[in-house]
Amino acid sequence: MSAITLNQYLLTRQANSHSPRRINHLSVDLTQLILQTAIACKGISAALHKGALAGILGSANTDNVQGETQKKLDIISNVLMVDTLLGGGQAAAIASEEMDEMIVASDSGRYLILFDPLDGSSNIDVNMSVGTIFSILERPNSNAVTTEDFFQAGQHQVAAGYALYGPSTLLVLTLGDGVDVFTLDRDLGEFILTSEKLTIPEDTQEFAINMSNQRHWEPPMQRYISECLEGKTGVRGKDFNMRWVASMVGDVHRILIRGGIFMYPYDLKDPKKAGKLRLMYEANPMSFLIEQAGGASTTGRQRIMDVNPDGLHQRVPVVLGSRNEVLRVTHYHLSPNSEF
Ligand code: P6P
Repeated sequence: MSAITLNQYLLTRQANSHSPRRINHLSVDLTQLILQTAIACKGISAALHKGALAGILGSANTDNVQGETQKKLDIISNVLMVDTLLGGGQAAAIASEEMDEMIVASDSGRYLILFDPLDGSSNIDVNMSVGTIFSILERPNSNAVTTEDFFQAGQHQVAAGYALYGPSTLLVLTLGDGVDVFTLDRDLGEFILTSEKLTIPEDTQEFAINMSNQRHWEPPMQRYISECLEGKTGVRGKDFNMRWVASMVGDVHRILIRGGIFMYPYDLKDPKKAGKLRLMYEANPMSFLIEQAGGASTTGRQRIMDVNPDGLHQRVPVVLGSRNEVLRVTHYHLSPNSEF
């Protein structure tokens, strides 16, 4: 397969999207916005690659809007994303996990972009995989941009993806017509198309959850995990394996490649938090990718991409992955006393 760069891929999609068979309109501005995002991710990858040699590991001794202690690389990654996107001109406004408020970027910009610049950053100091997650919405009107313009359900995303900084640096992208994977060729400095149209198996024997929170879960989640742990001795009739990367990008990527179910459920530890993960720049973009690959993604009670946002940093319970397992967990929440 000849090497197709991200740029060539997007330009080809852009040309085709004007054809009668157009799948999803890919504007010049959206193409450029995605390329700008990819440039920022290359910069983050380079910074991570240096690691301790650049003196950028460890805590920044500051807290973000979530009240979480920031790593130095959280701040560096956010600066790289913001500066690159401000320079591009395609974003009307920018929102980030690391910033309390959105930033107005360009009066002529057609898109709103939200991101978690470095997801899983607690893994950095132990050299484990981390990632950048991004979600792109259309600006709803030509009025001065407000925070409320971002409050669009996940089904309105026009593009979403993540960079995974692992043994390879990958860019995983959907434009609403499947999920494709690009691998960073450090020698060329280009993302090269390496996998197309990822498809998640409908069934799985692998679940991902932080088991230390078990005593805080609601009964339906207790039931589902207990059945997985009973394995072939219980009602499921098959054994399960468990994985937990503690970096959503790593867990989601594994599921996109080989199936599985990822859960960060509502827990009673802090009921007002409705779980840990954020709707706008974690759950929505990952749900878009998962659904585009044939999986499912719910809060346990409703489709995540149907949730109507009312805050940039609102949290939501997450159950995503292989369709039949997600449907089972959701059924347990909605019809607790019936069999699946
Ligand atoms: P815990 C990383 O901080 C994150 O937001 C996700 O990437 C990850 O799935 C989850 O939190 C890990 O949470 O409770 O295991 O540290």
